[in-house]
Amino acid sequence: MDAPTYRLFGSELSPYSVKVRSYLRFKGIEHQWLPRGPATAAEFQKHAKLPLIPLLVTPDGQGLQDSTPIIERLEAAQPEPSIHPDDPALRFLSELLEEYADEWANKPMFHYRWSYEADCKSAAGRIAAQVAGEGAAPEQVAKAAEAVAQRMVPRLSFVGSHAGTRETIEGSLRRVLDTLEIQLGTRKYLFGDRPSLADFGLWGQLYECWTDPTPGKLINELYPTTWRWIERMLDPKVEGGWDPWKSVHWGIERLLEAEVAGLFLPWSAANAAAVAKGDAEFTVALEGKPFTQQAQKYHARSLAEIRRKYVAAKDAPGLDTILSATGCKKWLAG
Ligand SMILES: N[C@@H](CCC(=O)N[C@@H](CS)C(=O)NCC(=O)O)C(=O)O
Repeated sequence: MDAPTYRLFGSELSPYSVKVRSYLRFKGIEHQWLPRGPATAAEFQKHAKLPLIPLLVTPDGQGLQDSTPIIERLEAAQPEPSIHPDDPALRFLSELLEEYADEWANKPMFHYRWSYEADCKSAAGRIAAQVAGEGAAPEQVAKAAEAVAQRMVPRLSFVGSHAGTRETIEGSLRRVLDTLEIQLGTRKYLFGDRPSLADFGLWGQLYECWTDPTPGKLINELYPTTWRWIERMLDPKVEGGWDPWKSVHWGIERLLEAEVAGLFLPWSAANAAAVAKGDAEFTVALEGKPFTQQAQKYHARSLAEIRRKYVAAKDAPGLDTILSATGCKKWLAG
């Protein structure tokens, strides 16, 4: 019998699943990729505590969920090759950008996928084909696709995507792509020539955008450098060292100032306040415009987690200056 390996239950259409898969590939951790569907349903049920992918089953049969803790746990057990910049300040910035990617950059991904007709049709069809399993009749897949769209489109409210927030969400994706196009012009990954935690998180979302017709066309036509990184991150490798702050600062500062301090942290703090008060919905001013969405418990826990990481990292030389200058500090210090 083959030696037991890690088993990763996921989907090509799930940003958090492909993020963990790329991480396992980077670390050289042997694993089986199991698209979630009828063939894998029983084993998934057995190990999953929540109906969420990715689910990583360890060789000794433990079921792990939530991409950030999964990666943290594997990284602690097998630190090399590291996904954390050597400089502790840059390491925290990478962790902060990963949190931003999981919590905020998911909005443009979800927004484009489920609010544009062509994207909805494409994604629902691909998910349905996976859920129906191999050999399913085309009518069965078409019916399943309709059911997927009916389930997913109303979830736009979970990410706050509606006519009033569209400009903010789409502007955010454009700014991220504009920034990456320059940042990745002189290095292979965000913090140098090797991938960081931030690359894995941001890539999961942008890879999904790229597979969808509307943002995919945008990336293919206007962002060739970012597209090469999207391809590279499918199987990322150490191609050199970490860059110093003086070399990476422009792109990282732009993301911190406009995206993390401008959108993600004020939004996350307003969400946490609404959850604490038991409000069902909240409105926060972002870029001078009201952003309204349903309050989400999960995001409130994630804000507490990044604040915990901040407290542990805050004395790293240079970090305070960067977080103050970009406007992140007041949100992190809570
Ligand atoms: N924070 C979690 C998010 C996981 C998540 O939201 N997974 C989605 C797919 S990307 C899911 O399984 N949704 C349930 C469903 O679609 O039925 C992580 O990082 O793993």
